[in-house]
Amino acid sequence: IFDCLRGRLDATGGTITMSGIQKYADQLTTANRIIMIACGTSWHAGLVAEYIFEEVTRIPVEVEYASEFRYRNPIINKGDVIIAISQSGETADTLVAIETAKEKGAIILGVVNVVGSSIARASHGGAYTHAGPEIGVASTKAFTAQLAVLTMIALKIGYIKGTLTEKRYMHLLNELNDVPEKVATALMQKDKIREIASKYKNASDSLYLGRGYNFPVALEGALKLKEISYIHAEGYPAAEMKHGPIALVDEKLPVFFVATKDSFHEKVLSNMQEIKARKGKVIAVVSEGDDAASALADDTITVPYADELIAPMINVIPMQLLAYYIGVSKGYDVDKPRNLAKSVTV
Ligand code: F1P
Repeated sequence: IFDCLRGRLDATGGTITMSGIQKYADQLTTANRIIMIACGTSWHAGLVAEYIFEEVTRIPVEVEYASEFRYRNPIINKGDVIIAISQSGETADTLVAIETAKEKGAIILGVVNVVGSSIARASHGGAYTHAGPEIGVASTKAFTAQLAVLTMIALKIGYIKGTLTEKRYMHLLNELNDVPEKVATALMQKDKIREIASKYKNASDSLYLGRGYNFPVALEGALKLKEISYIHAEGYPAAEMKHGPIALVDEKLPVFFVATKDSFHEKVLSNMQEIKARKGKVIAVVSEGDDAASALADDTITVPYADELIAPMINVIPMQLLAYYIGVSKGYDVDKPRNLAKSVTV
């Protein structure tokens, strides 16, 4: 993934050119609306992208489950751009959804991993993520690669439109360049994560919470746990907790927080306190050196600090490792989870 990311940045002297997207730069820059369409993990990448696109391009973004979009009668207007996100490029719901949108006159751009796949072929243009084959059924590195590509698209549009200053654009490009090292550092936490996994592997339920850019990371953490360790997990925006899920909290409930330093941080800390006050177990992914967050948690996993737009690419790593070690410690074949298919083609 990162060789590819590096390649793209280096080859252009630090600026972003994306061949299959470049052709549609005008339509993207002047789009009235962008609609992300995807399923599962790819849908979560779309949700992070919504936050990033709206922040840097000021274009309204909607994120649709392809499995819903294809069966309803969605409003598509001239000037709408659809971004279809898929690892396999073969997910039937996503394929049918984009065919429907194409008939209504939308421009379809694909962010797809598998070269020459059906979704890639059905799109007008797009960018391959080139993450290499996903060995397991559950999507993992595809998520990081999708975010890298979607972030690059958003930065480029923001820069062209002038909604992103040159200074911030350059800063975010440098942050993208730093992602490989930061992911490597996050991976070095694996022994700690394995210990945490063994502590909570017998939980029957769990909650994953995050705010802002990290809310979709909480959703993705919960999805990974469900997919490969068969533990019931709910992902929620931390601010929504008080509107329902807080009723679940007791001394047996592990609550996983994505709590790295960002503009939502103080609020996330108070959400952690709310869980502690109800005797829930708090396990938090925190930025290196954040003693305040660490002090509130029963268990912490540290990751290097990154700009909040970039942090989800790094923060998802401990979420994936946690699900992996819980699944492995329970003796499950994490590469072939029961009832799941690599590409859902019906
Ligand atoms: C979407 C997806 C995956 C999930 C599983 C079933 O696939 O929901 O995220 O892990 O493999 O399919 P894709 O459209 O991204 O290939």
